[in-house]
Amino acid sequence: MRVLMVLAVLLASAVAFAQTPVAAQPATAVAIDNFMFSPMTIEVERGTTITWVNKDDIPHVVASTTGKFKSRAIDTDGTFAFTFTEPGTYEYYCSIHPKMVGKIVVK
Ligand SMILES: [Cu+2]
Repeated sequence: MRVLMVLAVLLASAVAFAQTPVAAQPATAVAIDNFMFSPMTIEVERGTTITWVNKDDIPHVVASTTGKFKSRAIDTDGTFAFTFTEPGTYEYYCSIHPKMVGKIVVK
């Protein structure tokens, strides 16, 4: 009887474990804070939408170095989102402050 109960508990925990996501999804938000993109480099799966949020009190722009995407000036607490459907490395910068750079790596 005791063995059966242990088995039942093991089985229940195995089921619970199976329902738990294998790994946490990588962050898909990039903060713009203090003239920096954070995280500066982010690696995501194909099809991921990245959302940039401007935490600075001045506007910033998110602009691909290849012209693939470009936001308008993002005001404080404003956002810009882009969905990456193809694998590759996407470098971007702020066209107002070109020293601000970041990178999206899509697997
Ligand atoms: Cu900027």
